[in-house]
Amino acid sequence: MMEARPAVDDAALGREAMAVLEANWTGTGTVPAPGLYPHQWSWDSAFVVIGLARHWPDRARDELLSLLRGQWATGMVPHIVFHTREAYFPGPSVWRSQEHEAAPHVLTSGLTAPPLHGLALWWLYQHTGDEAFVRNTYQALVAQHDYLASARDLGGAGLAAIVHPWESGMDDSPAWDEPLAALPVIRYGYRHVELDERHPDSDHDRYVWLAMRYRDAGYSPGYLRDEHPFAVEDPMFNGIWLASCEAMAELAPLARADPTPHVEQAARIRQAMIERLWDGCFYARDLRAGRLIRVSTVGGFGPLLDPLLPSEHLQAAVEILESARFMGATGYPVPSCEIRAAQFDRTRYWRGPSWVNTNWLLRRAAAVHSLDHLTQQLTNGTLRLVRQAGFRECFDPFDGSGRGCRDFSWSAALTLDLLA
Ligand code: 2M8
Repeated sequence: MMEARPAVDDAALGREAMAVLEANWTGTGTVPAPGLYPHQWSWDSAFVVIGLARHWPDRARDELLSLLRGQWATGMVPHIVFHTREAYFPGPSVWRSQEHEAAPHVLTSGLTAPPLHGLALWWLYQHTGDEAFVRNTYQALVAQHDYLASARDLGGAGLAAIVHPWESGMDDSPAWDEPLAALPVIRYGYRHVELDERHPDSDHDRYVWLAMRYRDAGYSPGYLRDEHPFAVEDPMFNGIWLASCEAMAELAPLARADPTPHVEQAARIRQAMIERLWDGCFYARDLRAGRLIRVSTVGGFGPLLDPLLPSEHLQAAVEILESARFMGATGYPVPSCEIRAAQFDRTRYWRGPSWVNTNWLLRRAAAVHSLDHLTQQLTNGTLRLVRQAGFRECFDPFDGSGRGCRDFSWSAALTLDLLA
């Protein structure tokens, strides 16, 4: 049921968003939400940087620097940086980052997350003109991209593979059902909060098993290449990486660096996404099974972030996005899975609900391609969600009711950007 909330005007909504971000600041970083996510998450932080770029640039800079304190000497930016003592599962005792020679002093997870940070830095620069900050952080992001190109190109074609569903940021997306089903059944009985909205126990146990296998192999790239049973080329992860490569190319002169490698990397990713992930729309590719995972999710629109995406792919993908398979059927943008898929579930996390962050990314994509009507629809639809239901983690795409936790940082941060 839609929750009743007094009508809020733009100014009040902006103040509420700032208050959420202030409350979620721990002194060292912004947590995604109090209670459920008490540490710093990688792409959540990048969205916070984007949202605060205009409104609170000092805090945005601190947020990015704080996250980068967790970067490994390999260049890997971990998906969680543990700054506080608060318990979370899987926490530091599962990841054991401190036992790895490449890990920093601050405790982190051993997985990575969508590399949105190049785009976030570019965004910050657009709104602050702070060249010194670009110079300070540029090399760290070059190292992040080099890590992806060297340790994660498991398919050998120029794309980065995710080696765990958590790396996608879209944890229980139906896109991971097939590769997960190929793993052995694991029964640890680990419990996680609100599992009914997330994964069934058996899947969560597989997630933990997969993470521990990687850990026990010393987080080794050779193990990932030769043995790790989960390796997927995801269009959202790679679309974000491509957008960050383009951002880095534009920032390079400010850091007195050569933009060419970034431009070339972007071109490689673009070509590989078209050759390997496209079949009427973009799908994820299961490298272990050697085939596309034919379920259409919001992740399939990630490549639209590329301004140079050929128009035939752009037009076909936008048609699907606007059709009754996605936005055309729901009252609110954008369901995380196409609604006609058997796996679609409007109540379950990344299997149906709408998310402010993916809406923002698609709005960015629409703006990059000057699709003004779509840009406006995504802006208005997303603002309607948060106005009516508050800064929830995700939303029912049909009636707009809020799901997951409240006071969610990226919902608040990106609202600030949408209001600007
Ligand atoms: C969710 O992921 C975590 C695991 O990392 C979880 O399910 O507990 C995802 O929505 C992910 O995208 C997000 O970064 C994280 C924190 O908001 O929560």
